[in-house]
Amino acid sequence: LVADAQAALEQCADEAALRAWNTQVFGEKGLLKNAMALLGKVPKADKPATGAELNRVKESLTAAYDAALADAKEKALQLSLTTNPLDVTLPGRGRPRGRLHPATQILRQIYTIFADLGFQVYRTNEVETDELNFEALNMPAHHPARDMWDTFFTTTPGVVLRTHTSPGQIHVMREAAGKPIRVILPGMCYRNEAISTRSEIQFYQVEGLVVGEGVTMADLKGTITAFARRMFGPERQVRIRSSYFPFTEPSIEVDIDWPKDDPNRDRLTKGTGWLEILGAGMVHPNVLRAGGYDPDKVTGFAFGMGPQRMLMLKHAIDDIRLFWQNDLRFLKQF
Ligand code: FA5
Repeated sequence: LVADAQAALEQCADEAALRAWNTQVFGEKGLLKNAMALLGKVPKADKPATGAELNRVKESLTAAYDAALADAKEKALQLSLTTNPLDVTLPGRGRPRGRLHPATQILRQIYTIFADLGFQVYRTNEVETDELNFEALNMPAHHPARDMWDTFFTTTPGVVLRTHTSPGQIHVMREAAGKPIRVILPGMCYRNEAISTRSEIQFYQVEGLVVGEGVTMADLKGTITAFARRMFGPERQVRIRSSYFPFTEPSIEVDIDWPKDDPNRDRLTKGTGWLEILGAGMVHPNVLRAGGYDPDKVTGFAFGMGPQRMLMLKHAIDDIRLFWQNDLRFLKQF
């Protein structure tokens, strides 16, 4: 029995075979259990000697098995080290570092500049009522100026995705309830328009609103110019044109000159050399009234700027669609 078991043990090539051997020898129906069962049939006088012998056999087989198992494990380890060598002196793999999205970066720059000018940040809904997106902004139902904003309507009548951050003006005025206001309102806007190098259907705007006694157009021009100087540097030019918005009177638009040394300048500015960054104006009396302010006592100015367009201007980025494509080759540059 012992000789057979030992011979079988030596034949075991790996750990799995050893464990199978172990079951055969020591298991519930194994050789050793069977031998123990036979002990009952041995004559009484021979029992102690036979029992002791069986114990010795068990011990010696156990020791042989343990040694063989340790040996097999060591061999398996050596094999895996030589067939799959691991160079522990290699430097570790660095994890790629995350970074802020360029749109977030430019938004934060805008917050910083306006914070220095005494503006607070205020956030309002992306899903708006028709009333606030249009009516309270001096555009009654069927007003032709509504066509300036290609609107995404929802299945709920009277509920739209905001086409601009301007409805935030009404939220702020109603909450400030007659007190002076100096805020910016950043957030996402949605327009059902043709996507192009300069226009997305989903984009950021930052609205600005200042309301108080004696606020004038000069304050608006001063604020915008101070902002543009800090955002784009003193060497870049700022152009103010007269314009039209239903919710401001008078209204202006502001352009920045595209970098002169950029070969794509003509194509990206349609030959003008300028790119529009914002619309603005003096808050229309009807809008002040809709917000609960008396236009005979206070005046205000408002603006709505496109942060992504501004980042395009700063870095001569030729396509606004790069922002939401999540191409790391683009994003990693910022
Ligand atoms: C407006 O949306 C007005 N609400 C701005 C305003 C606010 C005027 C307060 C007066 C007082 P406009 O549609 O021009 O205006 O958009 C303002 C800015 O948002 C643009 O100058 C541009 O920078 C950005 N913008 C507009 N449409 C898109 C678009 N499809 N993709 C990316 N940026 C856009």
